[in-house]
Amino acid sequence: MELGIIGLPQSGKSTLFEIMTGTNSRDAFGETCVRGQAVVPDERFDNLVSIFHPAKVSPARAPFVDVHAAGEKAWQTVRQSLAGVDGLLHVVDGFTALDVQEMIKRWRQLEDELILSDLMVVENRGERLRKIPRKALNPLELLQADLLPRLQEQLEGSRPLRELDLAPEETHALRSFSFWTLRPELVVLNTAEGDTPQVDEFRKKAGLKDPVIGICGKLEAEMLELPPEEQADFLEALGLAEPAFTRVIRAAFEMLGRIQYFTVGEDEVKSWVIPAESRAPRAAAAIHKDFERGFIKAEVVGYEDFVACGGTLPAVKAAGRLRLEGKEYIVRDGDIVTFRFNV
Ligand SMILES: Nc1nc2c(ncn2[C@@H]2O[C@H](COP(=O)(O)OP(=O)(O)OP(=O)(O)O)[C@@H](O)[C@H]2O)c(=O)[nH]1
Ligand SMILES: [Mg+2]
Repeated sequence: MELGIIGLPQSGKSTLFEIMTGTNSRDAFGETCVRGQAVVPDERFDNLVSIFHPAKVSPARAPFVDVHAAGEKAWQTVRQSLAGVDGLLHVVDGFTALDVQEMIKRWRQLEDELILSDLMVVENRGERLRKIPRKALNPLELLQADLLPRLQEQLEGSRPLRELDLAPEETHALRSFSFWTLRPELVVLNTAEGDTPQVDEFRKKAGLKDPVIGICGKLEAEMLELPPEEQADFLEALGLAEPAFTRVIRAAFEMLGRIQYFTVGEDEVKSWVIPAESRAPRAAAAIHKDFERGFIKAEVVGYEDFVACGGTLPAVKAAGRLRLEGKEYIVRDGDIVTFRFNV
């Protein structure tokens, strides 16, 4: 699981990467890709930490990639570096733009590049498949051959593939193509100091179905330089309940379709990130492969129930709210889990 940061040159990509991950990127001379982990803010997790006071705290993290690419081969470098990412963060320079129309133009410029790139893949693949008699195609190729005209029409209409309502097996059949516009995308509108981000107007005029978050990257970078107690005043002066970058991290994490469950104790409170709809044994594999193989049962309580019962596992048990779940159980976001296994 990885999120790639894209955007036109000098749009504020590295600044955003740095404030989210705390990893220096702009001084990484000679590196094409810089990777960093951002803590995913979660109130439930913070609350569990204040209940257990654990020796070790392991919140969910979202991995981001920042690419350094310039010159003629920049686009090629970006494509190679981000070929494997699961989601995109598209940073748009709104701080030198005069109006929303110009921001949209900039966003569109890169978006068109991605669409064109996908269209070339569709055309190449289509051409090759048409040369093979239909009878000789395997089931995967048949599905692809039937899908490609639809993809082509979408891309030629300058629309991203993610807006097509593809069935899971269709998306699966397209996996090997690594289409850019099939991946989820979060648009980050980077605005000038003192400007209220015109997020709604941008979304409406751009005809976007994807989420858009406004941020002033430079200002939030400055805020992080302050001592912690002054950061709160800084935010208050801006009329913000939380910095925009934490919203970016959360939204980016959410768009990947992952959920988290928690393991708790005095030694460690830990968040485990798993794909949504995972069954208990698969969820257990996040901790250890042996947990999946030797899975017996999972002791589960939902976060809300846990808090309602007074915030201790014995209290949850006494209230009869600790559930014993088997192999078919689908783990829910916020579950507090203890696995029973046999190896
Ligand atoms: N006014 C203003 N300037 C910003 C903002 N974010 C970034 N900048 C400035 O824009 C310049 C580029 O920022 P970077 O974060 O390096 O942008 P980038 O997209 O990584 O740039 P490249 O990697 O060279 O394409 C720097 O001089 C930043 O100080 C912002 O929100 N407001
Ligand atoms: Mg950069």
